[in-house]
Amino acid sequence: MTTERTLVLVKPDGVARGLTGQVLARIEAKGYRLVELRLLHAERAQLEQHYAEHQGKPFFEPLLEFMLSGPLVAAVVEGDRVIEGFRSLAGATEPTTAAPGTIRGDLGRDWGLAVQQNLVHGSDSPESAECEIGIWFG
Ligand code: DAT
Ligand code: MG
Repeated sequence: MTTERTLVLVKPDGVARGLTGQVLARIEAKGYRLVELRLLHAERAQLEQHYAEHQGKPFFEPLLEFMLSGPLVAAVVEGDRVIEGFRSLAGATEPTTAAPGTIRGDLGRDWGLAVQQNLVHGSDSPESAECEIGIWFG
């Protein structure tokens, strides 16, 4: 069974820069299917859960402030091996070195801030996808 669901966020930088459509277009062009879609302001408690693995790291508080700075788009995306496939579309965490052709590599850059603003989030495993879909669509 390879059909999976993943949780994608277009982060506040992506929404503010008007890149939501481009991100969703890349997901659809790849052949994945949108099964849920919401524009919302995150709550602090949701983000503390979503980013629990990063609690205590120097970029944790800047990350939460960034994610609270404006509306974001949450989506559930479906397809065979979509968890790995969306991470591949997104590119590496650091937008400066993310490969050209990826969302972060083509559309992102470093802004010299305490947290990387890299446009998108994608779940990194079936366990985190299930947990994150619950956080944003539960
Ligand atoms: P990813 O979003 O690629 O899964 P992650 O889960 O390691 O990356 O980190 C979550 C977010 O936190 C990431 O998208 C950007 C930010 N971040 C990660 N490591 C960072 C660092 N060393 N300095 C600044 N921001 C960082
Ligand atoms: Mg991550």
